[in-house]
Amino acid sequence: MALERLGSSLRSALKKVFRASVVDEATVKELLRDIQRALLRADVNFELVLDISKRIETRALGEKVPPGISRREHLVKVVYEELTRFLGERTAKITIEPGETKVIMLVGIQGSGKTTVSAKLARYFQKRGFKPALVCADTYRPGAYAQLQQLAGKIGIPLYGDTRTDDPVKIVRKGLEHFGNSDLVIIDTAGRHKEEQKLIKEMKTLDKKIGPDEIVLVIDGTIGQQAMVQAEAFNNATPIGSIIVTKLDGSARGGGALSAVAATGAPIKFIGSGEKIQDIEAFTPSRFVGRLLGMGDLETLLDKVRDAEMRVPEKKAKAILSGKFTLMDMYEQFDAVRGMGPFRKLLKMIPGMSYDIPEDKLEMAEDRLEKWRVIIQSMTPKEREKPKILNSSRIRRVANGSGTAEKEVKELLKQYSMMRRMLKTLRRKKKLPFFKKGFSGLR
Ligand SMILES: Nc1nc2c(ncn2[C@@H]2O[C@H](COP(=O)(O)OP(=O)(O)OP(=O)(O)O)[C@@H](O)[C@H]2O)c(=O)[nH]1
Ligand SMILES: [Mg+2]
Repeated sequence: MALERLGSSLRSALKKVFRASVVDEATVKELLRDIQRALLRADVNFELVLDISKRIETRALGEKVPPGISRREHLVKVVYEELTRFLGERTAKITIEPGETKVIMLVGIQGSGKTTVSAKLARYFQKRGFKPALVCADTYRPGAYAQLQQLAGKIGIPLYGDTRTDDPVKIVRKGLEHFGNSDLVIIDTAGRHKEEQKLIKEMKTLDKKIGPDEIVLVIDGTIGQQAMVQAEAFNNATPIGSIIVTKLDGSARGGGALSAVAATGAPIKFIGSGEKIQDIEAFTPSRFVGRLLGMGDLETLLDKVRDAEMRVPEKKAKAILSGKFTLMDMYEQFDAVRGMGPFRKLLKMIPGMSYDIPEDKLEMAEDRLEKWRVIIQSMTPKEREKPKILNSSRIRRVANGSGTAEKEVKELLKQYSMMRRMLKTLRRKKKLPFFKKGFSGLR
């Protein structure tokens, strides 16, 4: 996804650590130089870069390495933790209380992505069982209502607006009356301004007159570290604010934007990474960094699966996490994932497949999953529930039935037990779930 370049330079910096015959001070220093270069290229603020590399250095060289962990692993762990800390330790969420109507107002300078985010957020919460509604309070830009109407229509979200009046407050009041039964009302406002001061002033006025529960500042991630000015002004102006950074796809400066916003202490709740309505994700620093560093992230995957028309119901996802994970579950996950568009984006999140997959290999992986699907379909329900019973004669039968080689059936079973084992680890170690998994093989 976003920040491809930052991710790949961080990964190649870490790869050097894995390849080094010993991990000593020189290794650490070289890693630090690489990380600095990568961050600066992603437009991360110079002071912040110095700060983070100092922290990594102090910990990597000063901390006692706990027993059972190699120096190599410790170093990677420190990098992972410090990058995560750097993006904000807490995970901020938009919460909706049952029985209440939560009112969220989106603000942001011209073209930052407010209207797109309104629709994305509505869909996000709709998928999670809520009843969101949209209000178009942009009376400034011609066509603003039509734009939101089109987006809302696509996902079946009710929208209120009135193109005959130019008073946003009036529209919002009417809209809130209208949507008294919704649990979430998202207000899209006008991006009348190109700079912070005026935006903040208008935001305060709207806030006073409308009284939303939460104000969300939408920041265009392509502006890089300049995002700090906006985030800071906003953070000082409102105690009920949170931030969504958009356009992180294809922006080389996204790292700068994210870190700059995080540095102000303003909570980043979501990030936008594409023009499509599903290109939004809840922002979790640890998860984000994990992916940046190429550690598979099953949590994100499960989240996406939940998203995929709920073919894996919440209960099931919980069951999976608690250890009941059958071949059928694996199949359903893959199947759900397949329906979700850019498959390779998601493939990168599957643990064990995540580390450094070249493009052509990705294609192979897609083919392979297709094969697995056929193989699983050739099994009896019992075999899918309890793959353990697949002895060699059963394996032969399945291979014949699916037109594959026995080797391929075995490979699938291997992948299955790997995922199963990993899920167990995930359960045991609530923290750093994939750290061991992703790297122990390279020790
Ligand atoms: N690539 C990419 N484009 C985005 C993203 N979010 C929004 N856009 C695009 O950015 C442009 C502006 O988005 P809008 O949602 O209309 O922005 P806005 O803040 O409502 O604009 P105004 O109402 O005019 O202030 C549109 O062309 C969107 O498709 C994103 O995450 N990635
Ligand atoms: Mg707009």
